[in-house]
Amino acid sequence: MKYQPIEKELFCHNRRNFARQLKPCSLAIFHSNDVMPTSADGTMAFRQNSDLFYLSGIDQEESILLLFPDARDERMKEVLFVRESNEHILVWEGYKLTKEQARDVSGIQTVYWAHEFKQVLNTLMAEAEHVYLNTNEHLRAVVEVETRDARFIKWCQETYPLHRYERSAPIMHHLRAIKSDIEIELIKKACHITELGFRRLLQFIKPGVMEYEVEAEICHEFIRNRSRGPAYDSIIASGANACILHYTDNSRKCKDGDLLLMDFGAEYANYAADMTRTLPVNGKFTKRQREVYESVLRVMKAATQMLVPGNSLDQYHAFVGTVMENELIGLGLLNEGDVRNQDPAKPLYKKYFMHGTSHFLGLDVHDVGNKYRPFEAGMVFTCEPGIYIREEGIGVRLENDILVTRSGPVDLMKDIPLEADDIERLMQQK
Ligand SMILES: [Mn+2]
Repeated sequence: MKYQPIEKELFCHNRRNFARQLKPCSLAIFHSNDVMPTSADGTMAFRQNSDLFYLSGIDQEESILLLFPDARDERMKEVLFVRESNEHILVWEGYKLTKEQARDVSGIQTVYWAHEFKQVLNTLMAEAEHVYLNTNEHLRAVVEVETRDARFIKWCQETYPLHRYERSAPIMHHLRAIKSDIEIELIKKACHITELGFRRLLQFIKPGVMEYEVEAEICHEFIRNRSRGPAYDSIIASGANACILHYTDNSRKCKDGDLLLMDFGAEYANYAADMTRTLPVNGKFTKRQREVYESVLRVMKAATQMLVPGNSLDQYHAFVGTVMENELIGLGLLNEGDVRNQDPAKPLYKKYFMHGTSHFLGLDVHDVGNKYRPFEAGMVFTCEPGIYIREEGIGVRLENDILVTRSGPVDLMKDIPLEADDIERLMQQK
């Protein structure tokens, strides 16, 4: 791994919290993600399953975690299974975790090789009443391939049809929504690496530069700072491309007079940062570009102040909508009378601001969390309003990552230049 070792107390703490949510005499099982094939003998880069990582810190394929808090044998309350290495794997793929290292990373004392899993499970199933299995219940998940967890669910229910099955996902969503101090440090680290990437760009961006050259600069800076790379595909969108919300082609030349919308964030230790900045390619905003920029910035600042304990996403989005309406009226894009008479189910601002303002952030970029749960200290949200005017070829989005605390919102990206004046000054510095 490129990242520095994480204190195992994080994973011990997470397992204790998870165990507390289980019914008596329950066994819970979590699997790694698969190594996904591409074509021929190719594979995609491995990305650990976030829940397995959250509970164990194990960042290796073919790992299994078994939690059985009421096990009669003390040693079987927490059991980890990792892939057994051999001389051939050592030569071709490199080092895999030894049992000792797996103990060290996870804080779990009982470690078996993965091939011993079914035998150990069979012994424990005789003692268990409930079995908690894991599925991806993210509201926007589209999963067409059968995951390791999904294959296991089928096998397990067929092999042990009389146990009572339960879902781990709601518990995981509940726990993962609140970040502990160690997690916040990891997210801050991801934000800091993102800042380094951004600062590298301030003097790099100029008329004639290709969007993919900007993307390459970001990757370079991320990886040299122990990030695996971007936490999601970077959006480097110049000119009218900025109005395509998920533009990741990044193939156009940035032209004099264009705005360049860049939505990118570093991954660090599997945690994500998520940032957006919009810069004038030539280092100076036009009057209109600056008007739109300042509007988005005001919405962002007002929205950030709403990220406090007790508010809910619904309330928050309704509030941001009202602020945005006023800005769009000010920009001459909406008419006050039309807004007054609009259908509340189809607010007019959606023509220029068609996405949500915030999502949970953590191990996943669009992290898990219950959208009806009022905000609590420890939640981390993005704050990312935008205004997209296709007819003018202008798209502006600004995005920072915000930690909810009892003493108000804490901007984890407060050190990353954001004010229009600062952006211009830094871009013009020689
Ligand atoms: Mn975002």
